[in-house]
Order: sequence, then C-alpha cells, then structure tokens
Amino acid sequence: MTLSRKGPRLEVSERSFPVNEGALCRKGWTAAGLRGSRERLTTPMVRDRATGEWSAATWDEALDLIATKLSALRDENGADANAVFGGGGLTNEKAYQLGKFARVALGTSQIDYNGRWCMSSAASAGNQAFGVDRGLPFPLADIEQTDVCVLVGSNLAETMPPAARHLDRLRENGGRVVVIDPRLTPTGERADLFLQPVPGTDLPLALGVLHLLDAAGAVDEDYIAERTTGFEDVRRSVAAWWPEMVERVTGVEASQVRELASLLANAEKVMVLTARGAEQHAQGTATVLAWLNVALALGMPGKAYAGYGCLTGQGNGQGGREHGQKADQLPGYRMIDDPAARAHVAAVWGVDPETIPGKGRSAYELLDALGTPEGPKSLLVFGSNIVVSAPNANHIAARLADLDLLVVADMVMSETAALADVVLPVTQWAEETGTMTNLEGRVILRNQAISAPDGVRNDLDIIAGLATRLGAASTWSTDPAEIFDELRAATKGGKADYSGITYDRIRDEDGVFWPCPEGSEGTPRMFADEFFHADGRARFIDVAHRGPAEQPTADYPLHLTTGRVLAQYQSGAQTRRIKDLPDEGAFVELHPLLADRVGAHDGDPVVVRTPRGEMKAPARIVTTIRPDTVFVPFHWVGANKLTNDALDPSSRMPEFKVCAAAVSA
Ligand SMILES: Nc1nc2c(c(=O)[nH]1)N[C@H]1C(S)=C(S)[C@@H](COP(=O)(O)OP(=O)(O)OC[C@H]3O[C@@H](n4cnc5c(=O)[nH]c(N)nc54)[C@H](O)[C@@H]3O)O[C@H]1N2
Ligand SMILES: Nc1nc2c(c(=O)[nH]1)N[C@H]1C(S)=C(S)[C@@H](COP(=O)(O)OP(=O)(O)OC[C@H]3O[C@@H](n4cnc5c(=O)[nH]c(N)nc54)[C@H](O)[C@@H]3O)O[C@H]1N2
Ligand SMILES: [Mo]
Repeated sequence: MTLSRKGPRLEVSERSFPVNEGALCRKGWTAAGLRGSRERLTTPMVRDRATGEWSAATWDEALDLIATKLSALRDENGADANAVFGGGGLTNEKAYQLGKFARVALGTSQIDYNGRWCMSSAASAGNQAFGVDRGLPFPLADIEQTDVCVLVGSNLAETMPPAARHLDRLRENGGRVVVIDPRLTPTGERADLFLQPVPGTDLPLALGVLHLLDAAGAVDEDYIAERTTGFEDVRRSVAAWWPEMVERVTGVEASQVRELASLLANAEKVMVLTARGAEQHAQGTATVLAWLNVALALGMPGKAYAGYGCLTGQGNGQGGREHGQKADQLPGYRMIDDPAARAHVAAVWGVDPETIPGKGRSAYELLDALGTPEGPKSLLVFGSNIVVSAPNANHIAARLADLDLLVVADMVMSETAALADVVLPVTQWAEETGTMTNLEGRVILRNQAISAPDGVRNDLDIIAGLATRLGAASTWSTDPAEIFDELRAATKGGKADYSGITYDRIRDEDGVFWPCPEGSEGTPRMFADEFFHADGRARFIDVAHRGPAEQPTADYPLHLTTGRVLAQYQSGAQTRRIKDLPDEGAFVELHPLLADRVGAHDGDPVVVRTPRGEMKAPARIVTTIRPDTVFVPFHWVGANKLTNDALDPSSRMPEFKVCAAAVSA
C-alpha cells in the first residue's frame, strides 16, 4: 500500500505485500477519511469540572498541568496513585515507551492495556502449552496448504477480509474448512462443516472431539511420547465426554461431533485456529487449551502447514503484548517478577532494578479500582475508548468519574475523551513512523506518508514531554528509529527477541519474524524441533468444563453474545466518523422463533436486559442465529452496558462472549 497526496485528499493505492497481497478491507480503503476531517482534534483541551466546559490550551499549559497533578498525587498517595492504559493499536515503539514511562517516570505498577480483552486467553494458553505466545507460529498463507482448517469462534470473512482468500484457496486445493460459531456468519458460509454450539461451550466440544479421536486410535502416540508431556491425565478426563453428552451440553448434534472427529482423524495436516468467539470467556484459557490438546494429540504443532494458532485482532495486537504495556511484563516478553529480566531491562534503561515496580492490576481490575480508596487516582489513556469497549461499562463510567485526573490522548473526541479533564490531540498512522508486529509475528514498518495537521503531536512527544517535566531518569527519545534500537537492546535474549531486526532489514525483507537474535534470519515457522519449555516439550494441560459464569435463569432465559460487523472497527471511535462507511447503529440479532415468542418485528426496537443494564435497538430477525441466543455488535454504545465482567482466572479476560439476557419488544 502506498499513500500519495492529491490536492487536499489522501489516496490509498495498492501495493503487493506478502501478507495481504495488496488487498485491504473496506475500513482500510476508507481509513484516510479521518484525515483533515472536522472531527480531528488539533489542540489540547482542558475541561472545567464545575461547569463541564472545554477550553483550548497550549501544549505547555496542558503538559504542565498534567505533570503537576501527577506529582501531587504521587506525593500524597504513593506512586501507584497514577495509572496508565494503553492499546494494541499503538506501534511497538509507543507500547515500549509507554511501559517504560509508567515504570520509570511514574514509578507505578498500574499499567495495562486493551489487549487484555483481546487475545490474552490465547496468550496464556500458548505460554502454558508451548512456553511462548506468538499468535500464529507460521505465516498466514500456510492455511492454503493444510488439509483441514478448524476455525473456533472466528468470523474472519468480516474481521480480516483479505485473509478469507486463504480459506477459498484451501478449498480449491481440496482442503476442508470447519467453522464453529453460534451464528452462521459469512465465514461459516465458507465452511464444509459448520457447527453451531451454545455460546460458551467450545470447551466440552473439544473434549468430545478428543474423546472420539482417542477411541478411534487416531492420536499420534509417537509424537505424544517424543514431543509432549501430560497426555495421560487429559486422556482420562476426556473419557467421559461421549458425543451424546457433548450434544446435551453444547447443542451440537452427536452426529456432527462424530463428523468433525472423523474429518480430523483422516487428515494428514490439521490447523486449529481460535479467535475471540472461543477466547473471550471466563474459561477462555481453558477453552483454548482444550483445542490445543486436540492439535497436540494429532501431532500437529511443529509440523509443516499444521498446528495451532490464534488469530490476533488489533493492528499491533501481537507487538502490543510484547514490550511492556501489560501489567506483568517487561520488553521482549520478559516477566516483570523475574529478577534476571528486571536486571537486564534496568541496565538498558540506566536505572536501579530495585526501582522497577512489580506486577500491577489487569485491565478490568485496574479500571474497577479507579477512584476507590485503595485504587489509582489518575488515569492516562493512550489508544482505547474504554467506556464503549470495557465490559459492564456503566460501572466503569462511574469509576472514571471518581478519578482526580483523567487524561486521554486521541485524535478524536471519543466517548472516553469526552469524560476527561485533559484531552491531547495525536497524530494518526499515515502521519508517523513506527513498527507493528502482525498476527504472524512478522515485524513490519509503517512509514510516515504525510505531515500531521498543525497542533497535533505524536504520542512519543507527549510521553517525552511528561517524563521530562516529571524529572524522570533515563533518556526519552521522540525518534521512533532511536527508540526501536533501544527496544532491540531491551528485548535481547528475551522470548520475543528483536535484537537482529533493523528498520533496513524490515524494508528489504518485507518484514522480519521474531524470535530474531542478532545474526538470525528470523523465524517464520516455530516448533519444528522443539517447544519453548526448558525440556523442549509441549504440555498437555487437563481442563474441565465449568460453563459460563452466568447461566440463564427464569428472568434472563437467553444467551447474549457480542462481536463485530464488517464496516465498523472496535468502539467505532474512528469508523463511526468516516462518512464513506455505513453507520447503521446498534441492532439486536435474533431468530424468527424467538422474535415470535417476544412479539418482535424486524426493524422495530427491542429492549435487551441483563443483570447489569439494558439497551434498546432495532431487531434484526435472521435465521442464521441459534433461537436461544441474541447477538449485539459492540461498536456502538450499549452492548457493554450488558456484558458480564467475570474474569478468566489466568488471563483476566472478561466474559464478553456470553451472559444471561432477556429480550422484550
Ligand atoms: N470489521 C472488523 N474487523 C475487525 C475488528 C472490528 O472491530 N471490526 N476488530 C479487530 C480485532 S481487535 C479483533 S480481536 C478481531 C476479532 O475477530 P473475530 O474473533 O473474528 O470477531 P468477533 O466478531 O468478536 O467474534 C467472532 C465470532 O465469534 C462468535 N461467537 C460468539 N460467542 C461464541 C462462542 O461462545 N463460541 C464460538 N465458537 N463462537 C462465538 C460470534 O458470533 C462471531 O461471529 O477482529 C479484528 N478485525
Ligand atoms: N462486548 C464486547 N466488547 C469488546 C469486544 C467484544 O468482542 N465484545 N472486543 C474487545 C477487543 S478484542 C478489543 S481489541 C477492544 C477494543 O476496544 P478499544 O480499546 O476501545 O479500541 P478502539 O475502539 O480501537 O479504540 C482506540 C482509541 O484510540 C484512538 N487511537 C487510535 N490510534 C491511536 C494512537 O496511535 N494513539 C492514541 N493516543 N490513540 C489512538 C482511537 O481514535 C480510539 O478512540 O474491545 C473489547 N471490547
Ligand atoms: Mo481485539
């Protein structure tokens, strides 16, 4: 993709790049629409708490005000009084610098980011099973060469449209596609086998599939013996999961469970890919582990054109989780409670390891603590629209209101920015340079193509401006190339080792895959010889089905699930402001049988209630959804007033994908 400036308009044109072959989705083609838009913020704004009125401020005024307040809060309440919230859309350089800013300039442990709501369950499962978390341990295009590709809770035809071609080519090559989703989506329409479980039951489905594979003698005993540990416990626990029992729990017919198992048993190469449908649950990690166990039992991970992968979401969803904006991590996917990791990173930062704080609260727990006696008193937000995208959003809005200081850096007045005390206008993608790490672990470089509007600043300038005002130790470059060099040193020897990657190499090679120590060519395909645990083996982990945290009741008899539509992105902060994209508004998808029961008519408003809140939106009556389930997209304010904030015990992922609900006309 190249960008050129033709008059005042920015044009996006095709460029062949190995990952997308020049293709973009509709949102990509129209992304330049925000450039020059009246919606763009171009001056720092300060809000008067008493009157609610906004006034423009100079950058010095705004940054001085923030730094003074942060220092005062720290003096009065300790360093953890200040908190930071980042995003998986930030470049690696920004994510790195934000993590360093929190630990060094603020001295706070309280930093986390929206990736915790994205692929953290898959990350946690990958770390447990493989000893490392790289979304796809192989290039995306490998999909075309497998025999059976199982998509568990992914609607990639609408969420990664350029990638849908790989499914089409796989089928042209004679391969099969399996899609598991409570809704028959455009992705499901591409499937040879489509299974439609009750939301939150992918885990028992996997147990049932493994039961059948084992009973049929289709597990790879040699691979299990040579490359893994822990299978015997898993074998024992799947023994009870007969197809008829799976049918009772999941709503998937026993014959379909058998069909899936036989498809897998007869394939040489199997790829199991999970996405948010399977992962955004209070048992998300266990669910991914259950599917990973299926892949391991078949001997797939490490085999060419086969294995397990997570379809990571945001532009920099992968890099965003490697460089230290997560509460428990330091750069290079190092853990913050590991003394050797602390010593290494402290040396790069030029600080005493003792001064680096420990592990902080996870995203939802952090937001839940804001403004409480024990919690942070300020929050700096970079790259997230929390009040739309956090679960149980009414509660989170109330927590934000109790803060002494809320600062939001954004390019538009998002719903969260509108609640802030200070809003800082930032540059967007085409106006800045930086690296991102895509879902394949490929580090790519996004070059600045055009100059930024007058008055806006890069996040890196804001971080440096605040760090300097706070009298922080270390150095605070604003040059992405310089920060990338520091990041390389900080990641050296870590799991996500970038030390052999340079901007020049990325340019020359169309991206470089980590791990890439100095002198390495990079690693497009992982696990061919060994996994990342010390003994080189993968782990089977025995998991049991508990079911969603909130079960239907007489008052809330339905399952509510949430997700995405093609034309909108995330909280909609950017896409709802782009005129070339249809802004249809929220809707409630329900089956005709359910619509009849509650007296709903297509297009007429219905009310959805859960124990946490309610919303009203037009009904969209479709035969493609289970009759016991309703679906609401989360791009518009509303869906997250309903969602449950139950968290996964290991990833701390909220249960966005299922809760109990009632619908009325
Ligand atoms: N158009 C568009 N594309 C996007 C984004 C966007 O906002 N808009 N966001 C990006 C980001 S950050 C992400 S994380 C990805 C997400 O990409 P996906 O994971 O593909 O997107 P979702 O729509 O959240 O969920 C996928 C599917 O899960 C199904 N589902 C719901 N509950 C369950 C369940 O219990 N089990 C199973 N098996 N399926 C279930 C939903 O019906 C939905 O079709 O998309 C990325 N791409
Ligand atoms: N119910 C429900 N809720 C969900 C989900 C779901 O499936 N269902 N999915 C979850 C998932 S997977 C995700 S990833 C989250 C995403 O939800 P959010 O974290 O809210 O993500 P965005 O809407 O992308 O918000 C990014 C904000 O940052 C701004 N921004 C973009 N780039 C930059 C930048 O470089 N610097 C700065 N300072 N700002 C920038 C944008 O204008 C926008 O306001 O939502 C989660 N919430
Ligand atoms: Mo995401």
